[in-house]
Amino acid sequence: MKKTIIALLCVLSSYAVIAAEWVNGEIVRIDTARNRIMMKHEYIPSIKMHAMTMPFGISSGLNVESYKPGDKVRFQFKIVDGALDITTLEKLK
Ligand SMILES: [Cu+2]
Repeated sequence: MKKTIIALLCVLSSYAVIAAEWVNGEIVRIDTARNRIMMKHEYIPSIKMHAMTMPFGISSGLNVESYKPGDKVRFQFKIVDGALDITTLEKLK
């Protein structure tokens, strides 16, 4: 029983790091024509990326219409061909 619980915890914690990591950022520019968001993001632990301003791709299905430069947000991302695509985006209150 104990082993089962430990195994389950390992699965959950690795899931949290790989799939459900939220990163805080601030939108600098939205380029819908090129499907990109310029984002000033905080440190990203899972890929050890320090805080910086850089472009992110916008995953298909993600609607960014209600966002504008200056918005403080948190987001999740996936790595596609070495580039980071934002998959989930939320405004911070
Ligand atoms: Cu970066």
